[in-house]
Amino acid sequence: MSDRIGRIFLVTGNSNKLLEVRSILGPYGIRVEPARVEKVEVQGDIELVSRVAAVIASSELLEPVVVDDSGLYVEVLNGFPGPYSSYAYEKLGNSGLLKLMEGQKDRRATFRCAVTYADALSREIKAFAGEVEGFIRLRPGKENGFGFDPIFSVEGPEGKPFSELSVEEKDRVSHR
Ligand code: ITT
Repeated sequence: MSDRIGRIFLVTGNSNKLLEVRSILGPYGIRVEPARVEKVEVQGDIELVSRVAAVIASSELLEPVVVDDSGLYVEVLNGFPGPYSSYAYEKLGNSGLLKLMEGQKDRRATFRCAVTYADALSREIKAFAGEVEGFIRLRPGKENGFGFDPIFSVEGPEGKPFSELSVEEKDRVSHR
């Protein structure tokens, strides 16, 4: 069996994302390795970011790659931070986002994920989308998982946050 079969490279700087993707694809017999190339991020919606990054990375590596670009869309903030989620997380953190939501009764939010599979050699590009509806919690939960996990729950503003689920439990419901 060629090495190219059953193995893909994930383009990400986020090691927690790698763990989640491995746990999702492992049962299908797909081995996921970290791609040693930069994720080139253009400005645009998550679908475009994902597609461009995957095509560039696969042409550099000459291997099949997967890129997952995700974002948190808060209803009452008109979808902010959405495609700017990384920047917002870096600058505001979870405490800053909770501050923006102070006094807001409508706490609905959606995590969205745009995944692109690209293989420069076979010229294949496939796009996948996932999302999960939930709520911005009133208070942060345990610092675990990554990113917005401590302040997002599918159960309600006081429900169990993603950060308090095991990787398998989160995988069953998450946008990824
Ligand atoms: P790469 O772009 O290098 O893959 P990233 O962490 O920046 O890693 P994204 O751009 O996809 O990943 O994510 C945008 C932001 O949303 C970022 O701050 C993430 O931490 C956060 N995020 C994405 N998926 C998440 C999840 O499942 N749980 C919590 N936060 C998440």
